[in-house]
Amino acid sequence: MANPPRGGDAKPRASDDLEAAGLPKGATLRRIFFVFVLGAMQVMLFAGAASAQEVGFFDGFESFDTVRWSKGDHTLGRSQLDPNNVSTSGGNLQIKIPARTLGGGEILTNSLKGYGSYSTRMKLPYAPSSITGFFLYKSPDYASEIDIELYNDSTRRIMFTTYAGGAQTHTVTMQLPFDPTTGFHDYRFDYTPGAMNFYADGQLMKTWTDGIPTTDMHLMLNTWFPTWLEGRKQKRTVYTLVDSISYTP
Ligand SMILES: [Ca+2]
Repeated sequence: MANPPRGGDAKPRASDDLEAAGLPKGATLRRIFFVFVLGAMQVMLFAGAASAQEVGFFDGFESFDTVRWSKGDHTLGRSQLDPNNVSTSGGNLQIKIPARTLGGGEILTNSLKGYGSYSTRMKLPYAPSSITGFFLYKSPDYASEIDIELYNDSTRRIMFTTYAGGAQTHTVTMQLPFDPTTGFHDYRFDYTPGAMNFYADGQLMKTWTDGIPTTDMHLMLNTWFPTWLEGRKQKRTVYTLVDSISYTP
């Protein structure tokens, strides 16, 4: 669906400072120092292992965190995803569809994310023939992808889709119990080795237990005009408003 740049690795994590006080002298000192070094090595080994673990986050978009996120800059469907259409204001990430254009925008995590729960709280623009996606993706297309996609209109349509091993393994279009363009709502998917679960406002909407990708991917959110919808320009500039995105490993 998209072609994000390759991301960076997880940040190394510093181990706690170690401090020794009131050491005795002579052989006892040497023995204690040896034990201290062993302990320090164990702490360092533990810290080394911990840095390879997944690290969760909550981003309320008080500002745009360039360590965590990049802005997409490429063509997708009918849209030019322009970094200039992505900003933060009033505690929201804003993705702009400029008036009389089929423009859009995209963010993606710099690092790859694995199993866990992914959630966003957002309000969609009213811009029929465009969609907003909240998804995991890693190139090449069809290899690994988990999508929530919403129509940016009042038809309440939401799509859940998975790709794995070079094929689309599931896709379904369902109906939300609310209009996503008139207020903020929560959208979430839980990615585990044995199951995919998709939620809207905490209500489970879909479960799949096969056809699930197995790789770490970029977490992404975008607003754009796909070729399979008619590409209708809006008279007014509209925005996708993203209050928050979180990841819990
Ligand atoms: Ca916020």
